[in-house]
Amino acid sequence: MQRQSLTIRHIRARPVVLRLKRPIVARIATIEDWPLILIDLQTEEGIVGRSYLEPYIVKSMRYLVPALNDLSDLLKGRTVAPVELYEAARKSLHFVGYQGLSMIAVAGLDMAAWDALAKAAGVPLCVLLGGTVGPVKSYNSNGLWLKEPEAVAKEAVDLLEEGGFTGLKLRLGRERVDEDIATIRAVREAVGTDVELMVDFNQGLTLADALRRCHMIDDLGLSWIEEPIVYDNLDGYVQLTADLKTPIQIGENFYGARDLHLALQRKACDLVMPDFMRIGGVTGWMRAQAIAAAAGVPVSTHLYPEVAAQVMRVTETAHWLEWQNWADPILQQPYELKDGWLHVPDVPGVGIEWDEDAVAAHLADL
Ligand code: SMN
Ligand code: MG
Repeated sequence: MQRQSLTIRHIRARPVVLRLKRPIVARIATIEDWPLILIDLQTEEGIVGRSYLEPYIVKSMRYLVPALNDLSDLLKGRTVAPVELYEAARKSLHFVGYQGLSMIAVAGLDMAAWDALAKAAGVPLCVLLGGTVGPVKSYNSNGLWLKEPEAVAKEAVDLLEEGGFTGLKLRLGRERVDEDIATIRAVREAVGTDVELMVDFNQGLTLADALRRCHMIDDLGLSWIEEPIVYDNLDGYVQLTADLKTPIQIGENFYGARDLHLALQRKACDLVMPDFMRIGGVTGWMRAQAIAAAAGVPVSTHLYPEVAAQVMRVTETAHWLEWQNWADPILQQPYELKDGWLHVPDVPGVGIEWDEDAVAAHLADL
């Protein structure tokens, strides 16, 4: 059989802004408008690899879209070999640093390149990576932001029903710790004991506050406590991980697999949950998950449920997929959810195609 290799013609990056159904109200920020950069990696052979980035801040697209345009100029004419493209793109930005916006741009390119490669092979990405099509255990992360306990408990019941879920994540970090505790208790009362509850402080506490507040919720049967303090205070995380019974979860702010390696070496967490735009797309994920697996550490995902489902099918210590559907309005065919499991569709690539009418309606003027 003739092997079809692909050549990059152009990388198109389009900024889109969607209104969130349930605005993000976290300790560190409120977000109502959700930015997405839609990436189309066009090849000479006609196959288009697709991915999106969700960089949180609408204005950041003013810097990220030009970075992707520069990568397009740099990589035009090269073979779609994701690992080689990843290295070339990273090196091209080395002098401005490997982290932050530079990694985010490379991650967007990487995910689109893997999609193109799997499409050319005519198989779902998880199959290209050595796995099979199937379901992935997911929790619903669509809401439960910083609202009144009763409102959060009511929303928890709605969120369970969105897909027969068995896991939910609450956000914590209200002014007073007893308000957080009342919220956990109200949600537990509303959903029963069979549902796993995770909590996320979104980096909102000082170390002193985190030590006090995490101890106060340490006996509430929570599945994990996520990012109680600022993400780069590894010394603080080492202390929290040693002090608390509840597993400490971090990782959405790991930039590249080496950050994960460092956190595990330092014993700065019990669980990890890399984010695709920060860990370095599929290439970064595969490197990171191998390190976590070697250390025996469970791995969950952060955002990007489609690409997350694909790689979780080949992740040795796969734990929970974070499901949220904020990109759905611009997707032709969101993945199917059943009984809390997200199902990888049996189509070539990652399985994301744009709803071009919706894209046109939400294109951002930067
Ligand atoms: C989060 C996700 C998306 C926006 C803000 C905060 C959160 C999570 O940290 O883990 O879901
Ligand atoms: Mg988080």
